[in-house]
Amino acid sequence: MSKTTETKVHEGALAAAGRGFAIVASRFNDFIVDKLVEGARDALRRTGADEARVEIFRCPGALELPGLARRVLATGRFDGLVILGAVIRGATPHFDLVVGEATRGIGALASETGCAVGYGLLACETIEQAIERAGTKAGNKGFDAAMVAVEMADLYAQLDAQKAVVEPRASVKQDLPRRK
Ligand code: INI
Repeated sequence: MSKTTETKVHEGALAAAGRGFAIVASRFNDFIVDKLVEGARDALRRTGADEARVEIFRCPGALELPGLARRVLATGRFDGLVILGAVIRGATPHFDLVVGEATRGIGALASETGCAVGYGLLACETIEQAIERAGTKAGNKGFDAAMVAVEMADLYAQLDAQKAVVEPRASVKQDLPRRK
């Protein structure tokens, strides 16, 4: 009989307790973005985050989100960022530029820093679509983005813990007396 090997699967838990989260949200289209912020706060509460370790940072528009998020992260106080905004084509001739630049900046931040980032920038054709994604027909994308940040923060913490085990081993090896 052949022996089966078990494949390890690594996944983050929806466990926010003991961790700090920053909600970075733009004010443009605030009647939508405020609903996303509410959704994100609800998700953080439900996954056990301590209210005192959740902070909200606001900027004028989506284009300012990546810069602000970088500065917030640099404080070193947060394990995860939830980035929220709303760009609506109907009212935005430079829609593609705003969405593209903001998304590129947020993606670069996540990959370069290895921080847990939940992306919740709505890019909608119409106000109706935005309303649907901000707590009505299509759920709340702020809630979803916060869940992603919580899950990824836990997964990255697990990976950090593995790193901590590997590093001392390497240094112990270095400390061994050399053979003459
Ligand atoms: N910013 C948004 O977040 N959503 C929009 O729909 C939007 N529109 O319509 O232009 C928008 N523009 C502002 C932009 O993000 C900057 O704040 C602005 O250009 C100043 O840098």
